[in-house]
Amino acid sequence: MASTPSFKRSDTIADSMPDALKQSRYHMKKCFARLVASGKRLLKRQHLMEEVEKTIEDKVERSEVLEGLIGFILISTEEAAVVSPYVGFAVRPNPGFWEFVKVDAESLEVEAITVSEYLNFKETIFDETWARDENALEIDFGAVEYQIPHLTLSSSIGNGMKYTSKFLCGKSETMQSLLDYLLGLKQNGQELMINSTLNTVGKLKTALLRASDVVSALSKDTPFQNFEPKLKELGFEKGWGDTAERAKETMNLLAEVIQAPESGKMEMLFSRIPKVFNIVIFSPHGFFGQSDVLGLPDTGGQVVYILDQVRALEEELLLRIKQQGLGVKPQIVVVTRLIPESRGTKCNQEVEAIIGTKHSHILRVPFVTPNGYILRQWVSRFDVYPYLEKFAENAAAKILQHMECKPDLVIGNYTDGNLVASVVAGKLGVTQATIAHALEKTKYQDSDAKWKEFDNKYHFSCQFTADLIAMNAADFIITSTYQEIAGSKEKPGQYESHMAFTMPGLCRIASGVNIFDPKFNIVAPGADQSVYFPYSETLRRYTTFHPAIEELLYNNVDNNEHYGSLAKRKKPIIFSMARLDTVKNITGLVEWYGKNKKLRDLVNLVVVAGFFDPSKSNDREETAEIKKMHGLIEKYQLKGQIRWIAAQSDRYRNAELYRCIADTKGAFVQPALYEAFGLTVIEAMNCGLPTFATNKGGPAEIIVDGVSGFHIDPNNGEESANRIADFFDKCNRDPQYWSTVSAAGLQRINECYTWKIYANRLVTMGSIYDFWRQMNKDQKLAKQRYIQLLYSLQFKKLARTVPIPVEQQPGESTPK
Ligand code: UDP
Ligand code: LCN
Repeated sequence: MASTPSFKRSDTIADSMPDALKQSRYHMKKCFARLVASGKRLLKRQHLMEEVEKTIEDKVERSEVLEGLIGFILISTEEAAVVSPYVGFAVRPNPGFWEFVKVDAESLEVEAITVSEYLNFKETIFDETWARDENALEIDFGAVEYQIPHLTLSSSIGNGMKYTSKFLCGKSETMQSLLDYLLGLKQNGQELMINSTLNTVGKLKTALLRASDVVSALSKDTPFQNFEPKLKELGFEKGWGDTAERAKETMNLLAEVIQAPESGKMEMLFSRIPKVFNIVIFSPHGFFGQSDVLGLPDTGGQVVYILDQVRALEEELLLRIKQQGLGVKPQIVVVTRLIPESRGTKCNQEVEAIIGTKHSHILRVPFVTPNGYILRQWVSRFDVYPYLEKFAENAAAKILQHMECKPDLVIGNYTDGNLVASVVAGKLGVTQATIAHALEKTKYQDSDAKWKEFDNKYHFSCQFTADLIAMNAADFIITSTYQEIAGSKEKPGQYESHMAFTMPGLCRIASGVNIFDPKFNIVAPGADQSVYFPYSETLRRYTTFHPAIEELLYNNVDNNEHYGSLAKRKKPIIFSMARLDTVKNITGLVEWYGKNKKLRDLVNLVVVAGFFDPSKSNDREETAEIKKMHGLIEKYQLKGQIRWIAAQSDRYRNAELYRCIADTKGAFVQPALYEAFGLTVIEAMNCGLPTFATNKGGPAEIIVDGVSGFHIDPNNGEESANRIADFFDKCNRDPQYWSTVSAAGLQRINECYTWKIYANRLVTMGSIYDFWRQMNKDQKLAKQRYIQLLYSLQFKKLARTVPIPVEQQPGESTPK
């Protein structure tokens, strides 16, 4: 949008809008009259602009109007609600900043309204009686948030740890709290770092000076045991370092922080404090396993992410424990549901060691129905709510039994895992982190206002309530991208869409989550680089898979694993791999390809997704997508140009498959209607495969468009298919071009997306936010009380509305 010279940052929309309307009064009168007469009640920006276009037909006049202040306001409007004679506007001038106004369509008078008033205004469109009820349930987490400092700039969002350290440095009580915190550090009942003789900041300071003298006199690599007795006399315990050098550095860090707190040093100090040894990670919905599960419904990136995360975290913990000079064994436990009908996977086993780790396990706890039966079959992630309370209770007991101690950090994944993590962390009094992977709310337009339409199928009333509970209970929130929190200039973020919303007839959320809270942190995952490495590293390649991959791609017989064939094998391949969900839009890609002659002439299409027989799926969306795939292959006569491969679960073979596609000088295409992050995108890029990925969601941040890959618009298939075709055209004209894009993709990955950076930051957050939580314990308690109300009065009631599958055959199930 053009710049708006007359709009100052300090102006509110309500202040500037009357003048803005006056400047184009003639057109605006017409436009507002049209809005009211159109009968449309809820308009998104795009619809609003269409109405403006219809009102001001003359292009020149229209662009004059739109270049003015009113243009800025309209283009910043996310949503307009029409309740004659008024039009309410929800305006978002910048990520995270919202203003609400109500305009009288006749007089063009403008009134500033609060968010709650706006939501209430909008509710009248959907449920007038409820909207008029002054005592309708309104949730306002902002009202119980009075002490915590917040960020103020959109650009700072997602840098929570940095600002938390800064806030810590600015607080007068920090040093006393830090002393108390250090005094409370224990491992197996043994004090760490300092003992109770150093019970004032003054004593600690003096002792640090003396201890520093002791360690300075030693050679750098003197082991801790050699000077342990001397330090003990001064009030110090284990945990400072494994050598004299390391112990001295840590002591100096603490001394400097006490003398003049500075955020960088504070962060570094917390990266050294021995606090996190035992971690619990929740991912309840199945299938969670290490083999044969990927590609099953609801089972994709979250599983890959967690297993890679565990390996990286364990490595980080082992390194830190060694450097701290401690002989502690760390434990990481991934808690998921046990599924008796496990379809040949190990999801019916209670405990499974995690491959590639020394001390980490999967612990499976069954879902129990309200009637006390173990739920035997898989259920969709949308239907898990009735089982979560009991699951949390049983899981907490199992964890304590398995770990023989409380965890130091509990991490939730996705709505169900985050809810359970909130319950368990609250109960055990430990630090809690949440990871969304995807928040469903933004995937479906108006899923909040129209929740009643969706509820039978998706139970969003449960899901959004659970998400709110977890977001507020969490001590820190990890996201993979900025857009996940705050979107972009044009589009609100996933968390941002939970700042304020309404579910008419159920509750109004006047303040759901504050994205300026310093709890938000962007910590991007990576792909396992020992598996996903470039196609050009020929000596490392898994050549043993080549015959199987050859068969998978080119064998001419349809079987259980592949369908369709590639007649001209000289052509490069465009490749995609995803769960066969509607949102993944694999069928969209097949249709774009089917319709685009140029693309069909240039390349073959290979997709790995789901399987071929719809009667074998018990997932609603998957069944529909399977049928659609068959229909499209038929309609566009794609046999000979398409190979549809069933879901693949061997990541080694998949990695080699990406590389074999790179050998054809092909490309990876990720066409999702929306993608929260997109692990396949970074896997493909790690293998050196040029990548085209959706501009809706995380991939837009991963790929720098036109440099390290390309963005495609999933809602504009023709344009996207042409973009892909143009790339291959260009590659035919300039053989270097393919390699340039491939190399730029790899460079991007190595600079920004690795598990090592991830694990280092996450463990440090575990300590900093633990300290922050303890410093703000009154605030935390007030919030927890409010959360408990929401849980008991709302969530539990909603969870009971979700149907339970028909009870098992008598004798097959175990009453509990
Ligand atoms: N995947 C797989 N086989 C399949 C489909 C997907 O191994 O048939 C893997 C894929 O390699 C990636 C993950 O599942 O590691 C999917 O993650 P992504 O973030 O792309 O999507 P999600 O499924 O989590 O929405
Ligand atoms: C879930 C998704 O939908 C993906 O976008 C992510 O990459 C994956 O989880 C891992 O976070």
